[in-house]
Amino acid sequence: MTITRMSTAAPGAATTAALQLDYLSSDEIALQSPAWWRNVLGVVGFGNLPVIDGARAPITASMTPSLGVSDNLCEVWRVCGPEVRLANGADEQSQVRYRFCDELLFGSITIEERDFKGRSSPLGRAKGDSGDSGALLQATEIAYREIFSVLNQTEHRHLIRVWNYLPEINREADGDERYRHFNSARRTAFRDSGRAKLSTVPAASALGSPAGSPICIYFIAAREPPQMIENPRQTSAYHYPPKFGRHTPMFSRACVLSESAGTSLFVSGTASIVGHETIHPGDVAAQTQETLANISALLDEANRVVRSPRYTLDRLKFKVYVRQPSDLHTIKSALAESLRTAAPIVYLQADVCREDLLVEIEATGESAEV
Ligand code: 3EB
Repeated sequence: MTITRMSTAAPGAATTAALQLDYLSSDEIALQSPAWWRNVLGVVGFGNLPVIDGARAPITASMTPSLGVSDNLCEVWRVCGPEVRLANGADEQSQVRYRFCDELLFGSITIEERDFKGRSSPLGRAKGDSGDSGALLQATEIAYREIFSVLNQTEHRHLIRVWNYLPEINREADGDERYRHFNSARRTAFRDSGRAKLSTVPAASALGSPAGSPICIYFIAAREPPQMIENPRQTSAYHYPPKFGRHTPMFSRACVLSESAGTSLFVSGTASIVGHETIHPGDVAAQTQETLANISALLDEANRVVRSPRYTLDRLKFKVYVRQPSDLHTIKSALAESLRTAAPIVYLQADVCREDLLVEIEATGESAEV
């Protein structure tokens, strides 16, 4: 018996937007044609804001320096498809820069904490504690308020993926770690915009940039809700016990975006955490392996939720955040044991949001045709 295999593409799939992620140097970006730019949603530099003449999309930077050979590497988000038309955001009141098509929106906001007076209390300040939590709280709340305001206007209401970079994430301010203050402000902003429901939190990363950097938040949002994925090996971050902070972090372990014919899996920043505890403190090789075990568990869970084996380690692109540059070699060797040699991996120096975590890995992936 012969079975003729029909196309597995869904009807109308040709008109579906296909989200694409590339890591390109700013020199490679400069060589691209105007036709290529038409489909660019946004560009993110790492160590510095990239200088790109004639850019027609929002350009931002995480301010987390690249540890690779190319120090002008950028993350480029494009959306392709015959019917896809992109437009830039035009809200003069908003500090959010954004560009969108029918299904998807890319946006970024950069805020300087020093622009906020701060409301920090002079009480209970330890040595080395500069007590600037008020400015951080205000800046974070305003950033998220502006993001939600844009999403309500354009009706790309669902945050799929958020990248948060804040300077000195582990430093104490007013008696608590800055990351924890950030969590409080992010939670307030979600609640105030009516987004407190835990069934709809985005995949995310939250990393520390050097002192003096602006707060940088960039994101992808969609018109249709994503499927949230949690990791069976880990407590959901939004259910962490209070010892990790009064307000739990608002993010899911991964999101699947069924609207995209291209990139559709967004794995949050993932670290060596099992249950809710850090494991292998001080052992960066073991932390790297545990992190990969967590990502593998998430892939299995995503495949279970979408009811087909669509996602594999081989189809992922990675960003690896390294706390201490001297650990780079050990981390690379540990990854080489599990990942294919040609896997796209960007290494960045960043502080991870628990002092005992030495490495954090995020990933993005396309679905295999199954
Ligand atoms: C963790 O698993 C590590 O606060 O948005 C990873 C990804 C982490 C996102 C966030 C924090 C965040 O808890 C930290």
